[in-house]
Amino acid sequence: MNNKEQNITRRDFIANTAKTGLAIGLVGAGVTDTFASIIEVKSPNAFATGFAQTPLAYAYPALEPNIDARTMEIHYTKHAAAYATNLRDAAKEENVNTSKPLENVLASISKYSVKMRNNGGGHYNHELFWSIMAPNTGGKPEGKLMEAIVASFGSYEAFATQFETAAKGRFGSGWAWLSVTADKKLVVSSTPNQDNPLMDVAEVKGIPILGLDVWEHAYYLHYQNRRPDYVTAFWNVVNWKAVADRFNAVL
Ligand code: MN3
Repeated sequence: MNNKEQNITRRDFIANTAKTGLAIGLVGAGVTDTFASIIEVKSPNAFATGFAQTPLAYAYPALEPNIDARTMEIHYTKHAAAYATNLRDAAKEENVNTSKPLENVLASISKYSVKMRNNGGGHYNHELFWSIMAPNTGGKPEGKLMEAIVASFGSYEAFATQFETAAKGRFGSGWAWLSVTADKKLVVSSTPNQDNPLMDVAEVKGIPILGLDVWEHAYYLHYQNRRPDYVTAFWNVVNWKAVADRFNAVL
């Protein structure tokens, strides 16, 4: 996501919506009005990840010692690459226009194949994951995002505990999320497999602004069975500026 995309205003969005018919398309696709309304307040391009991998913004060893170089390399070049390739396959098979935002597909994922669900989610989730981490980050969020976290959870610490619990407690493979709901609150949730909160099948719906991959492939080489240690180390590499950019784009 570049600065230009982040700075798209609500007015621009409405103009774009008129051109693309995105909001109408979402409602027509059977998405609830509530959920469509949170999609409406952002640019149709603000969270678009396309159907191809974005180059990593940092080197594989950049997040060490929290995430080791070998894990990053395999994760990005093998696991995430496969989701992108298989997503393009699924798009071809199911006549999905790859020039349109992937969010459109995810918001009505129940109408597509399991292949689309697993790989569309897999691609979107990993693109988000890479983008909200960076070297020399960590610490705490600031500004409007921090205010919203305190308003929604009571304190940053309460939020962090809830997020860690979601990440540690997800049985098997999945993700932990911080999302913006339709009423502009922040909510923590977790999803199984490669599902995410954009999907119409998600128990807790919203626009994800922070996500943590808790599949074993994300941490096993370095942490083995110690998922809790990986979850704790994640805070050292969260790029809160990038998370805030996502948050501000949804507001
Ligand atoms: Mn993964």
